[in-house]
Amino acid sequence: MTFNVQICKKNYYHYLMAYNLNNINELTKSGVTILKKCYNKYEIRYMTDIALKIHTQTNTLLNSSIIPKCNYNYINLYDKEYRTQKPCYYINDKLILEIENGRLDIEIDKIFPEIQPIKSIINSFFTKDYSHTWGILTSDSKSVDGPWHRDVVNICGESSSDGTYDDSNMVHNFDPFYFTVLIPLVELNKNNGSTEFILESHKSTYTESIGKKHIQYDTELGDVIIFDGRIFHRGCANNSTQSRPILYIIYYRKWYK
Ligand SMILES: O=C(O)CCC(=O)C(=O)O
Repeated sequence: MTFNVQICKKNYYHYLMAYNLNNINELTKSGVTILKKCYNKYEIRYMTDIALKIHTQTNTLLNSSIIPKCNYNYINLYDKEYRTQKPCYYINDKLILEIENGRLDIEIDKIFPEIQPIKSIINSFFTKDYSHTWGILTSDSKSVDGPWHRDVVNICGESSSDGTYDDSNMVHNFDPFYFTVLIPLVELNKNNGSTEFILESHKSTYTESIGKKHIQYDTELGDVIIFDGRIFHRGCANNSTQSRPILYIIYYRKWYK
């Protein structure tokens, strides 16, 4: 009996190792990977309840005009470096950024303990000198495409006045220093605007990324998407009748922020 239990544990351990190893390899090579069935339905329900409450309270406060609007200098890298002023708000020191109409990026406190599959993937890249923060990305029904961007700015220098930039050192030579974990709170598909990625663009300049394969995952509840923050990606138009909330966790080297 003891023997069987040990075999079971061993197999389970190997299963976990293989599961992680494939994801780590894919994340390294393609810049993005999907972890199937990370959370169970009760965990998703718990996080959804909290996220919806925060989203509703945020909308109520923003619509009441009690919270002063400020400008956020939003920098995104794609064919050029774009610098645009986006409306933003602060509630209890947490930033709320309006990326597009109906698309909010809301900073929040951690709402759920770290789970092993995510932790072990992150720990295969970072074991010390890193930190993490949580947030919610909302996408209301009928919201339009978000902008293509990397989640990181160009740490290699300033862009020219026409927006041309050179981030080749960051994408060719730097080890990963920023990961985003998306925890979709509804199933994602093309109709509700599943995030679109350009594979391998975390290791490519914009010019090198042209012609590379694009991917949009169909996810089930509990699946999680992890990507290297340097990959080009965007939230797509939500053509469904439902809103499409996603929780996210950012893991980054402390020197980055
Ligand atoms: O699918 C989305 O809402 C966009 C995700 C995104 O752009 C991000 O995490 O930076």
